[in-house]
Amino acid sequence: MSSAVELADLRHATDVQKLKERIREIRRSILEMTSIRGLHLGSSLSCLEIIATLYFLKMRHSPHRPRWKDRDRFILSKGHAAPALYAVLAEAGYFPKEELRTLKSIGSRLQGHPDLRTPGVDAPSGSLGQGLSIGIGMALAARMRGSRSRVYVLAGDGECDEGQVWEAMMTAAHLRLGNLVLIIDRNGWQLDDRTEEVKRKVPLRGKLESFGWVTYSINGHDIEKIIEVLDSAEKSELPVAIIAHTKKGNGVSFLEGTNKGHKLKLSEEEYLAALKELEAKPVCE
Ligand SMILES: Cc1ncc(C[n+]2csc(CCOP(=O)(O)OP(=O)(O)O)c2C)c(N)n1
Repeated sequence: MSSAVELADLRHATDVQKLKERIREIRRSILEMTSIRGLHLGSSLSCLEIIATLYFLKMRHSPHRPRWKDRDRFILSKGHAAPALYAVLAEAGYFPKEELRTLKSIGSRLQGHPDLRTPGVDAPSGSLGQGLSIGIGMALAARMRGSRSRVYVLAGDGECDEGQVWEAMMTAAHLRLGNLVLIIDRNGWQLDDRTEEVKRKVPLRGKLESFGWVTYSINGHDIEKIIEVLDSAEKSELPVAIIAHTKKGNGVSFLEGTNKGHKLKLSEEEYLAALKELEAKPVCE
């Protein structure tokens, strides 16, 4: 191995370790926010590593210039996971972390679903099924003006019940939008039940591939793996879909892999138990 490669590997390892430490801080913020005002804790924790990896290791963006024209865009199509996005944006410096405590209060810039008034939010969302269509518009606009800007859309697996998602999938493949990445948070749950019980998605990967998407299936909590597929996506001339297998409530043992935390205000006791667990876990996990 050449020393240049060794150096690159070392830098990468440091970056990943730093990110893991940041994710611990962000998880703490999410727990605190949702203990003040109940809001989709489980849904936020399942996609935290994905959003954090995008903002800290992948996307070209600037908290000092949130509307920089050539920035990469992120659309949280499963807008109810707003606490995860807000906590990442605050950690990145888009607004003060203290503001997180105002979540869902009257007059706050941090409402229950993402809104363009919030610094760093690229698209309003909350009505499920619309994010990919918005992302297609942004990716197409970037291509037309010769910009390097890339677009990342995060959708829920239950969200894929919406017909608009499949129409958009066809459109993106037809337009060969190589600057567009769709990440599906495949936590297996939605509001009412298990995703496969409500409306079967399997074989999700086969469906996407047959539509013309380059498709990957990964563990959505494995940061190295997330980086690896996002790196590959940058070389694609076709839209890329990442099916990220995750656990709802990841990191909080009494919620993990269940739907208990879909929309939850933690009690004082639960909040303290979750915090204790967080402190006890080594960052390298
Ligand atoms: C069009 C629309 N219908 C219904 C809802 C209500 N709703 C909020 S969250 C949710 C479940 C979404 O499940 P999924 O996309 O799998 O997300 P996750 O399990 O990660 O929370 C639903 C149906 C909504 N926000 N938008």
